[in-house]
Amino acid sequence: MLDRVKPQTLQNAAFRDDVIEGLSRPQKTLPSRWLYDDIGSALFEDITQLAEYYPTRTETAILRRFAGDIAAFTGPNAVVIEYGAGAGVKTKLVLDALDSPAAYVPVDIAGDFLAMTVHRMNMTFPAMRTWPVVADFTTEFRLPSGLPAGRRMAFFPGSTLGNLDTTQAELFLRRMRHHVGLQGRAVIGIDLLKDVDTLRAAYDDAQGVTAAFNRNLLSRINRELEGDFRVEGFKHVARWNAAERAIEMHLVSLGACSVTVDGQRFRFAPGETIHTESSRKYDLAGIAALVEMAGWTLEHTWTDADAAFAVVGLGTVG
Ligand code: AVI
Repeated sequence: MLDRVKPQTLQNAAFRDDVIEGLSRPQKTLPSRWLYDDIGSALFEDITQLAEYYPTRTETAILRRFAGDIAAFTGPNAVVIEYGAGAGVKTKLVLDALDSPAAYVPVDIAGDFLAMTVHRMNMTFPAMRTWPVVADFTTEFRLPSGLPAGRRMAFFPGSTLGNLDTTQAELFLRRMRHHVGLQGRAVIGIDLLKDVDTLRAAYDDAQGVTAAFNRNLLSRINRELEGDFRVEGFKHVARWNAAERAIEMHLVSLGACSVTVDGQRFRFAPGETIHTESSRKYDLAGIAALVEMAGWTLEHTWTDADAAFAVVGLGTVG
């Protein structure tokens, strides 16, 4: 019976299905969400500290500088819904600035991480109630009934919107719009278009942390799906796809090889790649058009002096 299957087993089955399906395509592909097991999440944390990876420090500086404006835009007694449990600096910056936030609703697939977030939030903001929601925020889910009545603000920092394709991004923004209801607001981090050299360096750093992050996906397949990837036989590359306005991570097979995953065999030609992530970069016109398709209006843009990154404030239409 489904309800007696452990979540871990369900997760494992979903991982297996995605890997088998993705490696069967003409352009082999693995969905980027599988990059984040415990090792991948720790490597991603390391990436955010790298000199070449500008998004995290730039967004944090924008939030710090404009926290008062974001608080004024959000209004008092807000219910803040964060997509991805942010126990970190960015969430605290915003909650600190808000006028008496009524509740904080972190949404994350990792229940144990959420439990830690709740504990930390209760210690830091004793007057604010935290209502955790265990869900994959890229799929449909419901918010708890009984949330306080204040205006809802959807908070989505980190430029993760760029990891979704246009259809997924529009669906996600519509879901967010539905969650906040009438008079709702959203505050979202967006990485902006810039010169390709800066982007390539950010996604292929000199120390090889991003390469380790990418290649860990193959090690994860070996660990969890009885795969036999020879991980050293694959090289990390970051490519700019001008048509998609996206920096793409790929793993390139250095020679001809065949790999077995869960009993199924996949062949690689020399130079053949697995596409593991796209990170789309926007300009403000593109963002305005995208959010409008999903029922939002772009009301504020807060950015850094170099216009490398933007935090946008969205209002609801009608
Ligand atoms: C999580 N996400 C916003 C990161 C990005 O910049 O697209 C993931 C990442 N991949 C490689 N470096 C960082």
